[in-house]
Amino acid sequence: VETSDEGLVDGADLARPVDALFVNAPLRDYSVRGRVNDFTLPVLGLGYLATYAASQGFNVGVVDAEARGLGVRETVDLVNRVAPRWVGLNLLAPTYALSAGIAEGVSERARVMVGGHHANAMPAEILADPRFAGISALVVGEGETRVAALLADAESRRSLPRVMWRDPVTGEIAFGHAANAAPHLAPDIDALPFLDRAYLSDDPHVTGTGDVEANMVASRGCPYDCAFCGAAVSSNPGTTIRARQPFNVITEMEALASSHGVNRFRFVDDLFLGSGRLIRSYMSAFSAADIGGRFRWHATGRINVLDRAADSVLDSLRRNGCDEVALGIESGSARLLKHMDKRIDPEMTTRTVERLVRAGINVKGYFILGYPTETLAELDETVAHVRELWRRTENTPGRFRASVFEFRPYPGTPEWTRLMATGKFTASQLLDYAAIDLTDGGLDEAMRERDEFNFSVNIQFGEADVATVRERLVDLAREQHDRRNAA
Ligand code: B12
Ligand code: SF4
Repeated sequence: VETSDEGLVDGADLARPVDALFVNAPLRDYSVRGRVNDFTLPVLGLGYLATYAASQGFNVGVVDAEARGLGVRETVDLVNRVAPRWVGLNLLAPTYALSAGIAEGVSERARVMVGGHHANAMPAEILADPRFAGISALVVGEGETRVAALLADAESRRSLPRVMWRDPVTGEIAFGHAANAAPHLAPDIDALPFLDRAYLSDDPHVTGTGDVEANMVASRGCPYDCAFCGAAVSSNPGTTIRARQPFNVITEMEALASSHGVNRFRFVDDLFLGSGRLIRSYMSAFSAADIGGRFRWHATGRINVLDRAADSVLDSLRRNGCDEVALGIESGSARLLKHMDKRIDPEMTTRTVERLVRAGINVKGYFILGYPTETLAELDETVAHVRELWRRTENTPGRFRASVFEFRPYPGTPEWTRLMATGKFTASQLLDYAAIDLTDGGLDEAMRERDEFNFSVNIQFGEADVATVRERLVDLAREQHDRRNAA
């Protein structure tokens, strides 16, 4: 261990033997092209695993190679210097190859476990990948209790549900078996320890406006089934959808305020404001605790849910401190929205965005360009939809901003199944995500803040070719950037 390693490993005591390092792969190999932005969200999932393992007595740490701008080689060298007993990797589809490179480089003395969305979606393929040949456990779903059990005894995998590995003798995939799986697959989220922020590289953090902001997760799972989404209910059959009790969430908010001076929270749940019932229950608890008098927060929401909510409900969000809602708007084409199973249409979106901004709540809208089956006319409808929303919210108390993405297929999602069923693509083509530089080597200020999202499988999925889709994306991103600067 080198002295400088202390600054790259979060939460572990490097003076003692380390039981596990949980590694978040970088989005690109930064030894090839350096990082040009400093925006990242904390790796909450790995933080939860580390927090729970520590509560069971283990000395664990997190290496967030994305946040630290580390390349694959640097990450491997760091991990091997620390020489933990176990290395845990969270697998996401676009960073899979980088995680595999890290797994390959890790010393054979360390056992390797993997988990995360990509592990859930393609377990058999991962266990067949020679780069993951020696792994001790692939954990499907929420990992807290099973990770701690593995750290205590690697052989416990035989009695853990939805844990998989390759039998070294037969080469067959082996599974753990448990009589009572529920406590492992859906741990009681009100009983889990609060996420120990020592495991996160930059959370809480000071925002551009001088607030101290912390990221939170108040629920797990999403009941909707949007065709492109890794969180879609049909992509996560083993997940039990549940929300933490409002009191439990409020206690964590207050604890962060007193320990770190946090005054602003970001709920990164798949869907925080997920139903009218949930919104009412959270807002009445927030009112009773005077959350709005003390804090500001922003969260994910859903257009159809907010469309059904009365104006008084939107007002209660604002009064209770909500200053921005992130909404999946996706497209300006009603046909395409139906094809995505979004349960919304462009008129509903316009109505909801206008009501929110009039109530003083900002809206961040996410859009997808280049969706499978999208026609050129539909692509233009989406561009026009964005411009229309900008226009309608120019002089309102709340603001609207657009965040636009190129479509990328994720395994396990309904759209992935549909694409594979066309017979036109192979899984490896659809997984061949390549980083694309829209920042002009970091020089283009307007494109810099979203550089981490600029990667593509370079396949034309709709009527517009990839270059046209990207042109529209850059136009909208520039315009959004200029609008924000003008504001
Ligand atoms: C916050 C968030 C981020 C943050 C932090 C990401 C991170 N690495 O944790 C940021 C903004 C950085 C991010 C980036 C990206 N994200 Co993201 N993100 C989320 C979001 C909204 C919440 C994640 C979260 O904290 N959940 C709460 C915790 C408790 O759950 P969790 O993270 O799943 O972790 C649990 C289990 O999965 C498991 N587990 C996780 N890791 C491991 C590792 C081991 C060893 C084990 C045993 C278990 C295990 O145990 C954890 C605790 O229960 C999810 C949506 C979702 N459904 O999770 C998308 C999501 C995970 N992201 C996704 C994607 C695609 C990305 C990006 C590739 C986006 C992009 N650039 O285009 C990058 C990848 C960055 C990277 N290298 O990690 C997809 C994944 C789809 C897929 N099949 O791969 C999701 C599902 C979004 C979606 N709806 O499609 N993301
Ligand atoms: S896009 Fe949002 S609402 Fe749809 S499945 Fe994903 S998390 Fe749920």
